[in-house]
Amino acid sequence: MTAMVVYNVKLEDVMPGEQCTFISTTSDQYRIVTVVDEHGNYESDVSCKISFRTDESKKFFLRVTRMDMEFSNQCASDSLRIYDGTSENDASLTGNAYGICGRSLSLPNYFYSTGNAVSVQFVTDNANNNGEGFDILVTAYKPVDSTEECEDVDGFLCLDGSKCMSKNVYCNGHSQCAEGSDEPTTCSNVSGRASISSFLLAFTVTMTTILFASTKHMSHHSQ
Ligand SMILES: [Ca+2]
Ligand SMILES: [Ca+2]
Repeated sequence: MTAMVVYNVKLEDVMPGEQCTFISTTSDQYRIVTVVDEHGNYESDVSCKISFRTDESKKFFLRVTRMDMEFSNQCASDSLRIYDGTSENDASLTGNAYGICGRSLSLPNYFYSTGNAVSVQFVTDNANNNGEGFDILVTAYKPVDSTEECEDVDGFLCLDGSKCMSKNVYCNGHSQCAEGSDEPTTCSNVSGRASISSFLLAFTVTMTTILFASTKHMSHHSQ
């Protein structure tokens, strides 16, 4: 019997409380969504930081799936910051100290921690706070060197061959692998396992048809 990957993601810290974010979790994955007021806009004068930690052998993948906040020069008004650790003194993962802002998803919209902790901070001022804010997925993964290493922990290996995730990320509607290999077009609204089966069936039928056709073609020519 193979053991399921236990990613053991923990909320290290939520400061100050959950005033500006809503955190939901499914197995091995957190999703952070901005809390909005009755008009659907994010709150004024907030500064909250949420930190996550997982086992020492693992790291974090973060994907920003929504950006809807005021744009300002160097994000001086409202900002979303992602730190490579639990402290504001840790390196920024967004490529600059002031974070990201605005209403479009700049590319790349995904980030990797270098260690087993990561923080997301949301800062707003008291003007022009019209927008839904952000939506971020925080997923733990195990860096691996081989397919076998991921199979040993019964994980799902991203196409790049180095990131082993829980099988729960496969066909869950959110792209955790950078190249999207956990969400192939064969994912429908049925469960992941059903999609894998139907994909294999479709693949087998297609290959059989191609082989049969080419065999006929070859035999026709050899006559
Ligand atoms: Ca603002
Ligand atoms: Ca996924």
